[in-house]
Amino acid sequence: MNTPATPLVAVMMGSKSDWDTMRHASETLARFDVPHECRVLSAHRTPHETAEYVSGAEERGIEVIIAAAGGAAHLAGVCAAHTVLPVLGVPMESVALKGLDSLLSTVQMPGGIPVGTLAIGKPGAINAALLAVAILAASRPGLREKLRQFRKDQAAKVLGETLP
Ligand code: RP5
Repeated sequence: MNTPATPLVAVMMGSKSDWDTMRHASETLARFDVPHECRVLSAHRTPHETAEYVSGAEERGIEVIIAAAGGAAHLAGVCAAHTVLPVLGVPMESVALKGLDSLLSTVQMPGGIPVGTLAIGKPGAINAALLAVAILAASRPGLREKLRQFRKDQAAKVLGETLP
């Protein structure tokens, strides 16, 4: 039986309703064979469990945390308060304000506790994963090579586009 690899990235989201967007982060990490785990944990609905999970992340081998939330989106900031691991925030597109509320809640951290904030919604989910890969690749040459190849493939695809 294969033992599952120790997760290097934690993908957290405030609600299961965020999964349709955040699955793109998980799929991107999987494309680079980065072991990761995905959890629904909320800054306001499960505050104690969130703090406990993040506080223990470093000891469990996690190197990057991705935290997605919508509305009054304080999940990434709360996570960052409980760890010195890099925290990447992904603002979810909300119904009421199309994610502007989530973006401002995530990005406007007062100085001292950083959250690296990505774009609203799916592009942010993909880029959070790619940035996590880049962070991990700083000490993993094989992963850095995969990232270079990804960029090359992406460029080739754009250059090969034809229009009707
Ligand atoms: C946030 O509230 C979640 O991250 C989600 O984006 C938003 C709405 O959550 P649900 O009411 O759909 O569970 O905490």
